[in-house]
Amino acid sequence: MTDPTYEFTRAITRRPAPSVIDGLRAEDIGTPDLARMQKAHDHYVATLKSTGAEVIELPPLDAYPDALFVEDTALCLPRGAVLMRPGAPSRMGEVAEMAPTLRACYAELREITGPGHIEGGDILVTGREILVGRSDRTDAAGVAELAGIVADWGHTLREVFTPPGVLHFKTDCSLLDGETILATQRLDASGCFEGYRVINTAPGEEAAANTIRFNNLVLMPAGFPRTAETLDKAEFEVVEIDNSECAKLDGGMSCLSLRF
Ligand code: CIR
Repeated sequence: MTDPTYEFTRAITRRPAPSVIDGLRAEDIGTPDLARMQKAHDHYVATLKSTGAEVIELPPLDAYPDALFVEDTALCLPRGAVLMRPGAPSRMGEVAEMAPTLRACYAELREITGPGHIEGGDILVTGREILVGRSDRTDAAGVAELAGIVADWGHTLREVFTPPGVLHFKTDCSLLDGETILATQRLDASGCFEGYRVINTAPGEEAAANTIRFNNLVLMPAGFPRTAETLDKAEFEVVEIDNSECAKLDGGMSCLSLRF
């Protein structure tokens, strides 16, 4: 039996465009280097493929500097996909660019029509429910519209809150298996993961929280040795990926793919 929370046969990624240097960021910590970002992206895609999955690699979109962060455009579930409605105005057009690919993959494609907003980075699908963090990008109306859509597919949705100053809910957490979550202490302290097995990132390594469990592997950003060691001791097979350039745009492992 497969576990749909981390066993996947396909992923969708999009190559970064030269315009990525204009991507959104909360704080300017330097201009991303496209060549280094592309090299890390190639490693990321190769790692997904190494698990036996098919990766649909979409071409760069120069009109949308943040378009490589495909996760924010859609939610992929076993019974269908849902197109999101990003809270960042400059990212709205990315959804229409993703729609044809998802339409080709899914019999059922639904969409958030608004007026609310919701981005995929705020959604964590666990083995028992869908957690959605309200944030600067995801509002109550967006969460409510998604709740209605997924209820029809048999999912329970629970609204939670992204800590202030944190871009997305999954900036601070990720799923390691259906019942195990990697989370920063600040998010875990909110109590939103009660009843789950939680592994905390090491103090000072909060940026390690955004990983992805993809089949047998956990892809995590390189440079967080204590968190990597904790995951290794918990018997997860970790692959470290250079995230230095995406981090300049508040992006991480989950943002770079849709997985289904
Ligand atoms: C943004 O601010 O929208 C992008 N620069 C980063 C998006 C990261 N996406 C994600 O965490 N799912």
